[in-house]
Amino acid sequence: MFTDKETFKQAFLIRLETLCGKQFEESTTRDHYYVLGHMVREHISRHWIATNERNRAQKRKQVYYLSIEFLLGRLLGSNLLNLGVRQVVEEGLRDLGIRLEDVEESEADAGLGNGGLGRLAACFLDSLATLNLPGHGHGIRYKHGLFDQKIVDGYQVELPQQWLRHGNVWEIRKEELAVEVNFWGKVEVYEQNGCLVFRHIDSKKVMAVPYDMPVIGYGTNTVNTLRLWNAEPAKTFPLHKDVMQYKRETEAISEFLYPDDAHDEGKILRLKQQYFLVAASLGSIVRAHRLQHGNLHQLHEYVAIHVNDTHPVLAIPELMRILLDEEGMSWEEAWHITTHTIAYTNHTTLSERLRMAIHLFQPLLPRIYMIVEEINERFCRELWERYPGDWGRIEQMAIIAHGVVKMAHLAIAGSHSVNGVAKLHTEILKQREMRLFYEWAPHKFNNKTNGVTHRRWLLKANPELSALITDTTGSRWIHEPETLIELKPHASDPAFQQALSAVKQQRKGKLAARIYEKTGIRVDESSIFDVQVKRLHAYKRQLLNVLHIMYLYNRLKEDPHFSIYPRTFIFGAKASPGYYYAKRIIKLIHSVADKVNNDKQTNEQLKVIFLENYRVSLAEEIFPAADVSEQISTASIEASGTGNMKFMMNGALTLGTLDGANVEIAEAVGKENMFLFGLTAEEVLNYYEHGGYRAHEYYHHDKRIKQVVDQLVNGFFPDVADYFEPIYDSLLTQNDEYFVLRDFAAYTEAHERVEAAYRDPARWWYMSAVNIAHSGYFASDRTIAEYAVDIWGISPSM
Ligand code: GL9
Repeated sequence: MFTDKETFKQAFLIRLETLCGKQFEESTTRDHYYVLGHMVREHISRHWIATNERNRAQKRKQVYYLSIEFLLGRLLGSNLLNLGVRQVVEEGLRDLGIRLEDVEESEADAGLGNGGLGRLAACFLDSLATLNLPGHGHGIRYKHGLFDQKIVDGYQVELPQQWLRHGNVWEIRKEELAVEVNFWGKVEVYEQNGCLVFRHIDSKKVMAVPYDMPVIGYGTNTVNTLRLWNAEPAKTFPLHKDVMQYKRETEAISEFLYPDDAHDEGKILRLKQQYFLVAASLGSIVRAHRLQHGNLHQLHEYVAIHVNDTHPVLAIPELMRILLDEEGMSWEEAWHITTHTIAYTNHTTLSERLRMAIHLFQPLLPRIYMIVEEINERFCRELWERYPGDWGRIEQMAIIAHGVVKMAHLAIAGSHSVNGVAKLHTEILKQREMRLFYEWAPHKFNNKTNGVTHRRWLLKANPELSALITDTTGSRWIHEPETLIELKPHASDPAFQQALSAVKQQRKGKLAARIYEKTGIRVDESSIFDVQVKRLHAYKRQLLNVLHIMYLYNRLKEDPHFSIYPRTFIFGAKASPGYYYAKRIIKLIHSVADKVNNDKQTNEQLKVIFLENYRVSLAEEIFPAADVSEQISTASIEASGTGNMKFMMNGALTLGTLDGANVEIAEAVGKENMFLFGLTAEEVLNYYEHGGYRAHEYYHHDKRIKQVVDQLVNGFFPDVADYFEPIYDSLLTQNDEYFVLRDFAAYTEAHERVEAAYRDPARWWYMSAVNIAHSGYFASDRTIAEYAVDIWGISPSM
């Protein structure tokens, strides 16, 4: 039905009638979206079935990627692109007077994630399918994804996200594959034929019902599956007076995505979500394996289970429970299979999320808790043999200690592979955060530097640049992103530079129009578009960016000889609803924007834009239009970052610290093709360990710093009273934990280098081209190929 334009149109019109019961004239954009979605599904259904059949028949090893978040964004556009039918559809619709762009924009983002971690999972699915690897996602079908952000008077307001309001064309409910999940109750222990038997009784049962979504590879017939679990009341409804409460409690499990970024609260609902995901996923994985193999003795030879951060770490005790209680295996065999099946990725060194209070854990999951206790006991015994008498070490490494279960310790002890997400991050894990574990089992540790799918972030988001690349070096880069390096010889070609700058200009124009539509503010399209988009977090230092803007403003006001190349500073960021400090920074950005944008003396040179509700679909409009990519986290804290890679791919130049994957970007493109500044990770970690940093010295010795810091509290922003006082305090009273003042001067100087480079177009577009040329390494196809070989032991199946 997609073979040519006419066939497509015919098929489209027929389905419009049958699916929507309407004539073309009455149909709406949403109808068009719905029909197209159905056509895609119909088109791939044979391949989807075939992929599953092949996996069964070939008895090939499969990987299951367990993640509490999948930040998919919109799917229609990328599915059409991956199927290679986008152009036919676009032209066919155009004949009917429909703009494909409008249809795509009517799709709600599937926002089942907070930020980098969830988006990485989505990029990985795309690469798995494209590389014909048998790999599937398991997640939760949150009714409400990450909140929609509204800005009211400069303050963030959160609204529930409603992505399922109009249904979801991509999903198929598979009720017959539901899995029962048990919470609460108690464990009965008795002896049978000389063996101890454990029975979890009096539990509250929840049904996990899978909704399957196809994951379509680019230019291949492989269609993998993302299985999202929905929590529903069990069939055997306990008919007592609390039935309403039971229903509410049950459905609450898949109601909301937790909007936390990196700092967790020890909430019981969160633990329920985590176990729900794990029990449902393992239930279905094990059922499929039993059907094929009859038993679970060879599970680890046919199944790899990946635990994305610690959230799904209960996969370890859950798999042990299945092998011990359901299969009757010995502990030793069960442990061998479990540790050889499971692998774990660490995504952060911020340690809060790594622990769970026993008093919450034990009553909710009594059998699982018993197993964790046993794992801990055996683990400590092993350590005792390795390090006799070294109590301190054993206490530090224990899985259960001081009233909490340490999820990361469980993950390391119960898996065969532990990886960080960038070289620097992995080194910090090995040498510091997890040093004792690294000493104990160095072979488990490895690095897998993150990557992003260049199909969504370049081919789909930036067709203009994609066309230029293809015109210049051919289309091989689409299948083999590392061949983007072939652009490098063209980097100094004036004609290529000209074309590159024209493409950027075009996308800046597009974004400027969007900015005007959303904010009513006109920005100068020839100004430098300087962009920081990511979650709002103290360590990401949006504050450093804002203070520097305040400095530029002050200087422009006070120094008649000072002028700058016109700049448009663009921000996008959501703050976790309970993260009050981050919300104050959002207000600060708006207060600065108000001042700067409304001051006739400065607003031709300086503009500050905050784009509300930053999300995947908005990101796709922003990256192609960026000149400067702000990656300014305090060195050592950002595990990797992935926005940095998306900017680079789109020819933006990085203004950043040597943190996370920035280090590897610098290795690839050369330091001279970035704007690096600030403390190194070494230096930061030294300060953290040995002290010696005094923020007030920087405040007193640098007039620029004193002025902008004082302006937070001296009435410079008249409408906010003392709202910014906590920001002021964080810098001075609390000694500036993230070294904002320490790095201020270096940051300012780096901005001057940016400006000088931009004033020299030959240099700028050379640098831009070099960045694009080296971005192939940061494609998730490379990352996934590494996981496949080094960790999962899976190979392509076609
Ligand atoms: C994160 C890290 O902070 C990022 O540096 C990293 O790029 C991604 C993916 O590995 O993982 N860890 C983490 O908890 N988040 C990350 O972005 N947070 C969110 O996803 C909100």
